Amino acid sequence: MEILQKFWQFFATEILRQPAYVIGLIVFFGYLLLKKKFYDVIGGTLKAIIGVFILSVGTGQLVTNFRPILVGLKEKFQLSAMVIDPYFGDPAVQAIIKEQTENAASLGKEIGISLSLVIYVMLIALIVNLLLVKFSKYTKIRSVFTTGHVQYQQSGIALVLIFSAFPNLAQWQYILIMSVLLGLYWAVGSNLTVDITQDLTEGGGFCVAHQQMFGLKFFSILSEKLFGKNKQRLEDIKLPGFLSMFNENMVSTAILMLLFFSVLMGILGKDYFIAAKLLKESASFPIFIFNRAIHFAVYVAILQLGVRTFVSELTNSFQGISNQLLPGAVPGIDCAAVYGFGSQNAVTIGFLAGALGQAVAILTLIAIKSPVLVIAGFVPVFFDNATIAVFANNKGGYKAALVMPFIAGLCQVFGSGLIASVAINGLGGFASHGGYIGMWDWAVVWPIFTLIMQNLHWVGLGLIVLVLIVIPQIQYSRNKDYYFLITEDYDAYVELKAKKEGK
Ligand code: ASC
Repeated sequence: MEILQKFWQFFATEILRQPAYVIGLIVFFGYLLLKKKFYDVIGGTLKAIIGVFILSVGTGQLVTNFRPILVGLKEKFQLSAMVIDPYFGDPAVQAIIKEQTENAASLGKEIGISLSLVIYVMLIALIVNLLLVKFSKYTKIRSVFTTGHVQYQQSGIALVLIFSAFPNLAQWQYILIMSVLLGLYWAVGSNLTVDITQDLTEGGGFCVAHQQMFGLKFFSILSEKLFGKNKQRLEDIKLPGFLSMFNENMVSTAILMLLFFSVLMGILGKDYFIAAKLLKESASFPIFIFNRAIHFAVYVAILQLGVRTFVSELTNSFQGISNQLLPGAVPGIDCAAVYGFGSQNAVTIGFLAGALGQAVAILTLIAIKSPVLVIAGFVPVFFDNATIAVFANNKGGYKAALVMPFIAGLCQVFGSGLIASVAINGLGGFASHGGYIGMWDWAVVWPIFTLIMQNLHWVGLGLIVLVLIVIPQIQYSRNKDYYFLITEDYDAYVELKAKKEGK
């Protein structure tokens, strides 16, 4: 038993939390099941692992280079504010659990939660997800969530949110509730993105498994409803004259980021960057700003190269798994995978429109003297809103690509501010611990879940589980003919759809 536990601990921390290895394993088994030659199996597996690592170089560099600029505002103006970003949510989770544990101990009691629960939950929830796909005939779930690092972040946040509604349970009860709730959320959420991603990527054979899955579906529907008719997508617009340089994605990203970051970095001032040891005193500040801004485009290009490197290996090899083990299933992967599809400019536009939405929301909080102040974190403002814009542009054109991330930015700030201000078991919530995850689903969907559980307890939990189970059934009942065909045979789906629409 102990050996098994040790093995699992190793597997969970070294493999499951590393998307590159999870995807590598999938490709490896997928190609084995397809009975590929051993050198193709090894080659494909390595290529996929390298591709995901290239992607994470791009995302990692974006996060490390641009997060300090946003967070700098908090330090510069000595705001006691909460940063909305997964990398600030994580330490807050740890601080909350520590505070709760110490408080219980001082009363001679124990609490049922600890951070170590998270790795068990990841395993059991993965099994729940796989079972839901295995029985897709009944559950209508077509996707497996593979993005381990966000599953880890989400497990921690969910643990605290569930604890806030049920503070007195035993450890096994938390494991059970979390496994069911997260397993369902991962399966149902990623499944919601299947059709829109297949549409965007023209049968790419994957879907999004990240932190804004309900958001992507919601904004896709809204984009289509509001702007779908006669839409003009960003890639359809050919700008005339000197503006034509904005047609080139790298150039437009560099110019827009230069404008955006010059203002922010100008406000922070050279001294801030010197104090933060990001700049030498003798160095030129304007060149430093120019360098940073230009590198935004560099990292986005790296990220896209990573996507191109692994996506085709993953989707080809997944045929082996879906043919033999999980019929009709697709892998759910990091949201940045869609930045290689659709309009490249949507990524930049989404970021800027989302940043504007967040700024408006933050200024509103200041104006109404909200007890909780929020600072924009880089991960939600970029990855959530860029992804939302890519999908919005596909369904509703450039207008949707501007409006939807703006609305999403408002939601991220207001939703996070609201849930973070809620006290946890009589002690401070996320706001008083300085960070919350801030991603769209966790600023909108999970706060709703939490408030329902806090008020209706077990009945509330039952209701949420029921709603999650019903969502894929509703999706299925709305288009029975296409529902499984869209993942099993995309070309046949396109043909059937055209025929039905009389084209
Ligand atoms: C997250 C997170 C990241 C990024 C990355 C985007 O939520 O924790 O590191 O988004 O997954 O590609």
